[in-house]
Amino acid sequence: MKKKWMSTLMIPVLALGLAACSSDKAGSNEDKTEKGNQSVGESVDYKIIGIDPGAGIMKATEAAVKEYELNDWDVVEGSGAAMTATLKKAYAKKEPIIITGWTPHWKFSKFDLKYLEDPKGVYGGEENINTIARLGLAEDHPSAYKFLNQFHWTADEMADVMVKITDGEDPEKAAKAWVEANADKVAKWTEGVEKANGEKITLGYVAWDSEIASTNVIATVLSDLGYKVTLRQIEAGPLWAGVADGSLDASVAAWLPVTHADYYEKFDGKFEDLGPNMEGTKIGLVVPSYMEIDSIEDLKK
Ligand code: PBE
Repeated sequence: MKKKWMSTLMIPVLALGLAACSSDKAGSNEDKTEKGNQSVGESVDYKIIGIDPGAGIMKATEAAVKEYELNDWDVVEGSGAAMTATLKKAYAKKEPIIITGWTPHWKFSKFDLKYLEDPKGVYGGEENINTIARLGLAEDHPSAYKFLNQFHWTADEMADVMVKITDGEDPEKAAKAWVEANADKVAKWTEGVEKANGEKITLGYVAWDSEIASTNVIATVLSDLGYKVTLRQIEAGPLWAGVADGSLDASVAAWLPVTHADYYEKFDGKFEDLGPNMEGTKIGLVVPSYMEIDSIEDLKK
């Protein structure tokens, strides 16, 4: 993946500025015709709007660029928040945009979007989000371990929390409200779990909207159980390394078997995999439904 910092940002801004000046003179009809003849690549400046470089979806997108021979294309690094901000702007103007996208994510409830078909299967199929823990957590903090092992929810339940956070609610508050409103569910997660006595638990997460929601929910339950919980927001690589070296107790942010396959392999044997906390997740390239393309293959046209 090419890293282009200021240059990637400045060139399109300048180009747009020039285009705006010339179209003023040339008249808007001509401008529209030109747009109509553009290829998909030209219309988005051969850019796929990515997220943080450590995300599995970035590596998958690099692989997709190779597999589909998208030779002129760049995957732009940024963050989950920058990606959704760019999407929001483009969507408001009905402009073409291609993003790295995943489910569950609130963007599908706020915008009309579609996944591009992936006939080569680069992004894998449906997968799961797993909970991972450091070795020894079961012995050191059996209650936390038992709860984390029993933690399991659905994409719809996560969406309740995620959408509230997107609408401006503080993540901790949104999580607390969800835990209060879903006492039956939480009772299942904590069945047979003994109360703690102020012991410390450190959870790692990456600033992906899905993980901000899930991590705040489990943090709420752990503090209700009597733990002193610290949340550490880091990149995906350091997160896996942290669980493997024991500096983090656990994380509910392991997308498997495909998205985080390389991290799983790298640290295999140095962490405990507690299995899925959610099934049926997905990653891929996502575009607004108003775009005419349907497949990653169409990006070559
Ligand atoms: N995501 C969200 C992550 C996993 C969770 C799809 C952006 C990733 O690609 O690593």
